[in-house]
Amino acid sequence: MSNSGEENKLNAEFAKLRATVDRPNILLAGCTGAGKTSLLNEVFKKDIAKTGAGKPITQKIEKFCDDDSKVVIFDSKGYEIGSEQEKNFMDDVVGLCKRIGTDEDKIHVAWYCIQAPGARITDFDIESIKRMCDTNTPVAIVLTKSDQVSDPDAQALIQVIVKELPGISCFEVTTKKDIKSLQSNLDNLVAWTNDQLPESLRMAFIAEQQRDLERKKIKARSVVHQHAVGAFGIGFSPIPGSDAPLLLTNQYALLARVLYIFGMDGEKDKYSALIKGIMANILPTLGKWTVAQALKFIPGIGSIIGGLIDASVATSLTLAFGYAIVETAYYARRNSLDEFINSDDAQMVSSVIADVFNKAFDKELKEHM
Ligand SMILES: Nc1nc2c(ncn2[C@@H]2O[C@H](COP(=O)(O)OP(=O)(O)OP(=O)(O)O)[C@@H](O)[C@H]2O)c(=O)[nH]1
Ligand SMILES: [Mg+2]
Repeated sequence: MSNSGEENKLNAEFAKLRATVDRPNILLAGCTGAGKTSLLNEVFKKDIAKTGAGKPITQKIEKFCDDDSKVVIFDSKGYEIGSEQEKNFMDDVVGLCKRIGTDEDKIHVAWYCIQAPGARITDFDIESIKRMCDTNTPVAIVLTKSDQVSDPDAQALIQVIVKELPGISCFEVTTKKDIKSLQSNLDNLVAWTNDQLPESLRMAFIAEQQRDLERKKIKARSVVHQHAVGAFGIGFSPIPGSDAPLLLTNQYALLARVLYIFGMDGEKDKYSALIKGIMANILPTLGKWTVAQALKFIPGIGSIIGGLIDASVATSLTLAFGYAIVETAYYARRNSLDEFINSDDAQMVSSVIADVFNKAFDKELKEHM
């Protein structure tokens, strides 16, 4: 599919975002086969750390910082328990945690993986974790493969951990989809991680995690609010294709931010590319419709001379437009519309998406005008 002018504008906004949004550095630690890579794929839902694609940072640590990725992963190469390599591992991992200040390799949060089967935490693990915590790096223990142990065994292990490392956060998880209680601990790990990050890194983290859709929605709505009050310093521009002087805060920048948070900015994922294209291309036609709708809600707007729109009207309009985009992206993520994709019926998806937007916009206008 060749890109339309609208898609090019949107892609330019994505490029700006990638260049300006700061990404969190997440360290994965744990022995060979502990389930580090599987954990990453479960939280971020894609092969974020494929073997061999990383850049070696130290002997034991590889950095994965694909341009497409919104988090930077430091994956410690597994060591064999009880081996000589353990010492190198500890020096490398603790050394990395010690980096401070504005160093781009500063670790913002660490997930220390221990396999639940075996039900033990070694002295080596305890010492490593203590030394990592001493550097003021937030560390969570992730008990992987918890589906493979009985609940009493898992509880016994957690008791030992809490005794050895008082106050540490500990998450029993699995990659097995059918074990809901353990899967929900992955959501708790996401919540914990978000809380540890400075505000400036949360947008990228929330955008990259694929577990908590509600969190994406809340973040996206707050971004819309920031746009509407001009916090991003982005000027007003006319709605494309509209024939009345209604102005919105730069709608492509707004659309880009919302789609970014919902992970629909990438090229590689076919579904995101489709939704992104549809939303970019319906903006001009939406413009006309928007004007028609808005006229119903704003008394006397027809007589406003171009450019002289009242600031509070522009704010309300941007809010309504932005929140409607959030609803639409949320809908598209929640219902993956697979049946349409498989039939390659982009026209059909397009009309479903337009319909969701129209209804949401109508509702939001009533609320904000
Ligand atoms: N049953 C079960 N198996 C798991 C789970 N998580 C990972 N595994 C399996 O454990 C094995 C090792 O997982 P990886 O994610 O490759 O482990 P790793 O820590 O990245 O290993 P290295 O890269 O060698 O350090 C794989 O065969 C996974 O399928 C889980 O939650 N439950
Ligand atoms: Mg691995």
